[in-house]
Amino acid sequence: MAISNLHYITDTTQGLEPLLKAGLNWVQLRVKNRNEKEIYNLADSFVALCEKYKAYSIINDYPKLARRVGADGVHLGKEDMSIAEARSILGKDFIIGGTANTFEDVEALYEAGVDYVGLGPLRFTETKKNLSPVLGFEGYGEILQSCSVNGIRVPVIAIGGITVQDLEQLHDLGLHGVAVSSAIKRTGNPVAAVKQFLEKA
Ligand code: TZP
Ligand code: MG
Repeated sequence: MAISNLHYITDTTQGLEPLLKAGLNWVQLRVKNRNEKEIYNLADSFVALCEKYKAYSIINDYPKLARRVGADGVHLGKEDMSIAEARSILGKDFIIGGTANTFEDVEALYEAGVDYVGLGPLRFTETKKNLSPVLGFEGYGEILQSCSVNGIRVPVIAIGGITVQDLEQLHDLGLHGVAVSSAIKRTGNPVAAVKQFLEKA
């Protein structure tokens, strides 16, 4: 398994199929404030759709649900289940990603054995409530430099307010890829946006 350099974050399967047809190969289902049954049903159809297009399916927040619906992996924040516990439930074949805002976060996630780290936010975004402090390009530069000095080798995915114009600079700083919601979903033409991201990611 190779970690994709374009992760699309969505809370719905609506409008997802055309993006998968356009070549999107990694999607994270991130659903907040819904009951268990609703999330289960959504996750189940999400995984089926991703499977149809051979795209990786990642479930945010819910390791047990991810296993039940046969997703490829899970993404966990600091307030979610620990990486160690998720690994013990899911085993080594599941992808586990974790959220980081500082070098110490990245280091802890690396030591806990995540498959990738989502590091952010690059800038302010309304997509996430209780956003951690904005890193800016400078923040990414410093954290990735510390990773390199300390021999921490893990794919790092930038997140938070990212647009296609940011890709070159993020790549030059050593980021493995990006995770994006608004710059794909909240445009007049999400398919065209995905194509642009795929070209440059
Ligand atoms: N974590 C940090 S920022 C963010 C998450 C889930 C939201 C990213 O969405 P957008 O719309 O691309 O800023
Ligand atoms: Mg979470």
